[in-house]
Amino acid sequence: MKAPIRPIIDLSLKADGSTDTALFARDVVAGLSKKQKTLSSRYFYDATGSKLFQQIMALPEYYLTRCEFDVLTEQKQAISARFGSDGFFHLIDLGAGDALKTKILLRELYQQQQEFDYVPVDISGDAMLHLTHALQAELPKVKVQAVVGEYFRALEWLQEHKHERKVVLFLGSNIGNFNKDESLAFLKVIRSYLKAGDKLLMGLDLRKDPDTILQAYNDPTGVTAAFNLNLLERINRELGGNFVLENFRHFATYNPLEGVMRSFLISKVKQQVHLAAADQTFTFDAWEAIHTENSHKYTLEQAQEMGKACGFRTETVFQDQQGCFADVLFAVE
Ligand code: AVI
Repeated sequence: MKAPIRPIIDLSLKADGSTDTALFARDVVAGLSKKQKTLSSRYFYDATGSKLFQQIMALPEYYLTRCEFDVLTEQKQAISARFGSDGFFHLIDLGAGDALKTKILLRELYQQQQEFDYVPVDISGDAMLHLTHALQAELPKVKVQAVVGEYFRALEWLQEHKHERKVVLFLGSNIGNFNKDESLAFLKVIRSYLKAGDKLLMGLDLRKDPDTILQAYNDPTGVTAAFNLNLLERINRELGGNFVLENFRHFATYNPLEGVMRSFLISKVKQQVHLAAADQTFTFDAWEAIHTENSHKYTLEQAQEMGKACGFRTETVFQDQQGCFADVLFAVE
């Protein structure tokens, strides 16, 4: 008798026994010890940060989500037809979250009677539990097996357990938060887990009027500022930091030559901050910056070159009518 499919696979426990908190503390100490201080944007997404990001995605200024929603809504038939052109496939959704955008494709794939199963991957166990329940209610006929864990561990697990053709989704301009080397390395790892016939659909924010980009990361309601500042709050909560949030401000600026939006937390006064978890004190000068995030904006040419450099062929570029956002379908040959 076949073993029943487990609806959620949890890979979040570290093989070497190290805890996420120890790694967090190490990264924070390393970042704040640099001449130009940094904190990694990967630590934005604790429970509070994830909620704030949901609010960002609903902001009128944060055009990215709306534009990608338009791409998927306007092009869902063509995208879904491309996915299923070679029979059964595993639809692997990296960083699925609440899968609000992916659901547009899931409904369409179901309507087109495509043969597939859906494998959302996310670091948040809560998000995967909610999504699994939501899909059981909304699309009960779609087979779902969620994986909780880091992308690469999940891809390794998928390599061993999912043997049919793979279509990977990496939506939402998440690639834009990596620097150039990191994004190439990331795409090469994804490519190494794929074989001929497999595909990757990747979301990218396109270059546009710098004012539009600036507003998206400087909303007047201060949600993006709260999202950025939550990083300090998280350090206070989890690492025993004593950051005084009022002493820092959010600052985000766009460089149109590089196509990079950079976000910072700026110390408004000369101050010292203690980190109990590492028993270390860090000194900040007045107006000293901590770099917290890069959000890259691409030309279509750059997007295709990036794929090519990692062993992908551009199959189709799907865009919204305003040319604001692209979902590029890459093929493996
Ligand atoms: C998740 N990532 C694609 C977002 C972005 O646009 O870079 C995170 C974000 N940061 C500020 N606002 C949104």
